[in-house]
Amino acid sequence: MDSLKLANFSMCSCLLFATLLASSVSFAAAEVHFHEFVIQARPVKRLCRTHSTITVNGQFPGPTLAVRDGDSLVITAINRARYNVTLHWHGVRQLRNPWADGPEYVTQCPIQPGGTYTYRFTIQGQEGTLWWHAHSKWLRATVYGALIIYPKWGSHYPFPMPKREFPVLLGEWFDRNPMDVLKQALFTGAAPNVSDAYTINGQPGDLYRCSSKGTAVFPVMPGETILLRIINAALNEELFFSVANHQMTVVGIDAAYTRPLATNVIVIGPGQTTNVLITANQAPGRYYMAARAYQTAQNAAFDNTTTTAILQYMSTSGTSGKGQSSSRPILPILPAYNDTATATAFTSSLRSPGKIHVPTQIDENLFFTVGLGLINCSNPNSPRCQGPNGTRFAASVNNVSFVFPTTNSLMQAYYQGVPGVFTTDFPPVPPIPFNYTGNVNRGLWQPVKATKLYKLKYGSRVQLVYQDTSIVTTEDHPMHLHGYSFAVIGAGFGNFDPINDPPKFNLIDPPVRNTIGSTPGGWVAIRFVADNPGIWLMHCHLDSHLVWGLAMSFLVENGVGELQSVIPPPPDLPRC
Ligand SMILES: [Cu+2]
Repeated sequence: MDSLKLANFSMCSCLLFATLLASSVSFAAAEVHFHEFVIQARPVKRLCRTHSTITVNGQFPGPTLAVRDGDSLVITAINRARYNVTLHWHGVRQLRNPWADGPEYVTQCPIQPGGTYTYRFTIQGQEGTLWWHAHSKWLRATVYGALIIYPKWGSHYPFPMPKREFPVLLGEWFDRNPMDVLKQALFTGAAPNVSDAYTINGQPGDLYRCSSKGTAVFPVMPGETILLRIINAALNEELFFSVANHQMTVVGIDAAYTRPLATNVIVIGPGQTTNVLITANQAPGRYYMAARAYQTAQNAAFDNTTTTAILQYMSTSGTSGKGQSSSRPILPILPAYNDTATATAFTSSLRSPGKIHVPTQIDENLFFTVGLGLINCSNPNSPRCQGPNGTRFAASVNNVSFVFPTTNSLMQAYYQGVPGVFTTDFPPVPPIPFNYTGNVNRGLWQPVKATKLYKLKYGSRVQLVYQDTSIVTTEDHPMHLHGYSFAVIGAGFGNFDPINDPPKFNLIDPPVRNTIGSTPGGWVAIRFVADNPGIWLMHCHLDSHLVWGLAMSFLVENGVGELQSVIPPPPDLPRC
């Protein structure tokens, strides 16, 4: 492993930023961070009820990992739960190292109960906020945490150093075992039950039953500027987020810096992160920060509740100001649940801080429809066909509903040359063109189930347009690509126009991210260079859609020589 070549080994558990700042020891070289993640059920009480919740080290949310760019992580996952599990380091590029990426049956077989697997990887050229989460079934509902990447020693943020900073993990809580919610949905073919609460750092907040006591509080001194590292870890919902009376300045997304963007509200899809600065320039007191759904699917049930935390001004003595704790904080104004205008205005305003490298010549011009579908049943009255009109819900990319292997992982099958696990004939364009966002003929609603990959030559320059469809419903699908960051060069409503839309692409300073929402009833275009060999999952980060098949995988071939080839698998890679 690369990490073993590094000079400095240090045991470090959850480095706090303050510790980093206060540290007088300044290593020029990268560090290796060792952690043990014990995946185990622990009683967690929320909304008046205690559930046996799958956690890491008994913590919910799980531990925060804090490293610097260039550092390595060695994380031993010990599975003491009753489910298969894997861990994914969301947004980490994992150069030449798909073995550490984590999606089950894609880059590894799951860690079975009683098993262990050590994830070893290096952060290379990334700064900002990422996160980690389980990547097996719906375990990520409770198995997730922040992954903070500070600049290398001697390097700085491209904005004034904030006085404090906090991870703000937005989550979704089910007053049931999330794995049972999934199990039921997969049996009936209907949409899964919606969550019962959203959470901020694991806490629903004051607006829910039995929740005031645990409400997350973020202390701030008057006049200070603080950094919030907002992560949407919710299972199935895009969210609006706002802070009462305080403007936010976005300075980063998905571990990439942005041109500073002042805003009163952000929209954040599952899988995305947003770093914002806030200055405590209001009357000392307590202010709610709040998040609730941005819901784009029509006629679909959703959790319409609001989670809150408190931004609390402290007096100079470090205690909360007099008489403040008794007064009820004011709530920020959040957009309407279906306010696509606000969501689109925000997302389309994001820019990289300056000119970035975007490929201008394209080797692979891909056009992927993304959306839902329905599988017809021979017996529509079957208990297994409780979707619309006696069908089962499905989802697809270019009409292929992705089927995960069950007896091997894609990466292991590829590496060992095991035939019959996947094919490489994923279609680069829809098999049948149609009016994607119009009234779609019912004959086109049923996708084909298959395990199809799309092969990319090492170094090929890829343009990929995600086109939402109106099959069942138009919707914003947060599309996540493993192993890569990409430039978001354009977006629009309706059907993508290959003649008139590309001239409007931003090839100068587009934002760079790892997850982007397909515009609801529209399209979004990205570009990247396929410089990371391996098999990389690409999927909708709404987990209900993922299990219905809204996914595909890229097989990026090795280039020339060792430095352009996948490294050998670690000896403890789990077997199926
Ligand atoms: Cu989706």
